[in-house]
Amino acid sequence: MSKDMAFTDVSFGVRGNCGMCKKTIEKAANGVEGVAKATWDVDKKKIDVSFDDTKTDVMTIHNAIAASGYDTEKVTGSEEAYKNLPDCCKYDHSMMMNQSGEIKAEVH
Ligand SMILES: [Cu+2]
Repeated sequence: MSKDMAFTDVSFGVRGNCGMCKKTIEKAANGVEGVAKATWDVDKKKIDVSFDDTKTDVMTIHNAIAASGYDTEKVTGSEEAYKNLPDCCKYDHSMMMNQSGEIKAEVH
Protein backbone atom coordinates (compact mmCIF):
# COMPACT_ATOMS: atom_id res chain seq x y z
CA MET A 1 0.00 0.00 0.00
CA SER A 2 1.55 3.22 -1.09
CA LYS A 3 0.47 6.33 0.73
CA ASP A 4 1.49 8.46 -2.20
CA MET A 5 -1.34 7.05 -4.27
CA ALA A 6 -3.84 8.99 -2.20
CA PHE A 7 -2.47 12.35 -3.21
CA THR A 8 -3.68 14.47 -6.06
CA ASP A 9 -1.55 17.23 -7.52
CA VAL A 10 -3.06 20.38 -8.93
CA SER A 11 -1.73 23.73 -10.08
CA PHE A 12 -3.73 26.86 -10.55
CA GLY A 13 -3.22 30.59 -10.83
CA VAL A 14 -3.14 32.79 -7.73
CA ARG A 15 -2.39 36.53 -7.80
CA GLY A 16 0.22 38.03 -5.46
CA ASN A 17 3.31 40.20 -5.32
CA CYS A 18 6.04 39.11 -3.00
CA GLY A 19 7.51 36.78 -0.42
CA MET A 20 4.99 37.86 2.18
CA CYS A 21 2.18 36.98 -0.21
CA LYS A 22 3.83 33.61 -0.66
CA LYS A 23 3.70 33.00 3.08
CA THR A 24 0.06 34.03 3.37
CA ILE A 25 -1.05 32.04 0.33
CA GLU A 26 0.83 28.90 1.32
CA LYS A 27 -0.35 29.18 4.92
CA ALA A 28 -3.95 29.41 3.72
CA ALA A 29 -3.58 26.39 1.45
CA ASN A 30 -1.67 24.35 4.02
CA GLY A 31 -4.34 25.19 6.58
CA VAL A 32 -6.84 23.07 4.66
CA GLU A 33 -7.09 19.62 6.17
CA GLY A 34 -5.75 17.08 3.72
CA VAL A 35 -3.27 19.42 2.02
CA ALA A 36 0.18 17.85 2.14
CA LYS A 37 2.15 20.51 0.33
CA ALA A 38 1.52 23.91 -1.21
CA THR A 39 4.11 25.95 -3.07
CA TRP A 40 3.30 29.30 -4.65
CA ASP A 41 5.55 30.67 -7.35
CA VAL A 42 5.94 34.45 -7.16
CA ASP A 43 7.08 34.77 -10.78
CA LYS A 44 4.51 32.48 -12.32
CA LYS A 45 1.60 33.57 -10.08
CA LYS A 46 0.74 29.93 -9.70
CA ILE A 47 0.42 27.44 -6.86
CA ASP A 48 1.22 23.74 -6.86
CA VAL A 49 -0.78 21.81 -4.30
CA SER A 50 -0.61 18.18 -3.31
CA PHE A 51 -3.62 16.97 -1.33
CA ASP A 52 -5.48 13.92 -0.13
CA ASP A 53 -8.64 13.83 -2.19
CA THR A 54 -10.43 11.72 0.38
CA LYS A 55 -10.15 14.66 2.81
CA THR A 56 -10.60 17.74 0.69
CA ASP A 57 -11.16 18.98 -2.85
CA VAL A 58 -9.80 21.63 -5.16
CA MET A 59 -12.58 24.14 -4.53
CA THR A 60 -11.98 24.04 -0.78
CA ILE A 61 -8.38 25.04 -1.44
CA HIS A 62 -9.44 27.84 -3.81
CA ASN A 63 -11.85 29.13 -1.16
CA ALA A 64 -9.24 29.02 1.61
CA ILE A 65 -6.80 31.07 -0.47
CA ALA A 66 -9.54 33.53 -1.46
CA ALA A 67 -10.48 33.93 2.22
CA SER A 68 -6.90 35.06 2.91
CA GLY A 69 -7.39 37.90 0.41
CA TYR A 70 -5.91 36.45 -2.75
CA ASP A 71 -7.59 35.93 -6.12
CA THR A 72 -7.41 32.47 -7.61
CA GLU A 73 -8.41 31.42 -11.11
CA LYS A 74 -11.82 30.43 -9.84
CA VAL A 75 -12.53 32.47 -6.72
CA THR A 76 -12.18 36.21 -6.14
CA GLY A 77 -10.23 37.07 -3.00
CA SER A 78 -12.03 38.38 0.08
CA GLU A 79 -12.11 42.20 -0.09
CA GLU A 80 -12.03 42.42 3.67
CA ALA A 81 -8.87 40.34 3.91
CA TYR A 82 -7.31 42.20 0.97
CA LYS A 83 -7.76 45.52 2.79
CA ASN A 84 -5.80 44.13 5.73
CA LEU A 85 -2.85 42.99 3.63
CA PRO A 86 0.39 44.95 3.97
CA ASP A 87 0.73 47.63 1.27
CA CYS A 88 3.41 45.68 -0.60
CA CYS A 89 0.97 42.81 -0.94
CA LYS A 90 -1.92 44.81 -2.42
CA TYR A 91 -1.59 43.14 -5.79
CA ASP A 92 -3.19 44.30 -8.99
CA HIS A 93 -6.51 42.54 -9.59
CA SER A 94 -5.88 42.54 -13.33
CA MET A 95 -2.55 40.76 -12.96
CA MET A 96 -2.07 37.79 -15.25
CA MET A 97 -2.02 34.39 -13.59
CA ASN A 98 -0.16 31.29 -14.72
CA GLN A 99 2.65 33.29 -16.24
CA SER A 100 5.59 31.55 -17.84
CA GLY A 101 7.95 32.99 -15.25
CA GLU A 102 10.33 34.08 -17.97
CA ILE A 103 11.32 37.70 -18.25
CA LYS A 104 9.59 38.90 -21.34
CA ALA A 105 10.28 42.02 -23.36
CA GLU A 106 7.34 44.39 -23.24
CA VAL A 107 5.52 44.56 -26.55
CA HIS A 108 4.18 48.02 -27.38
CU1 LIG B 1 3.10 40.40 -0.65
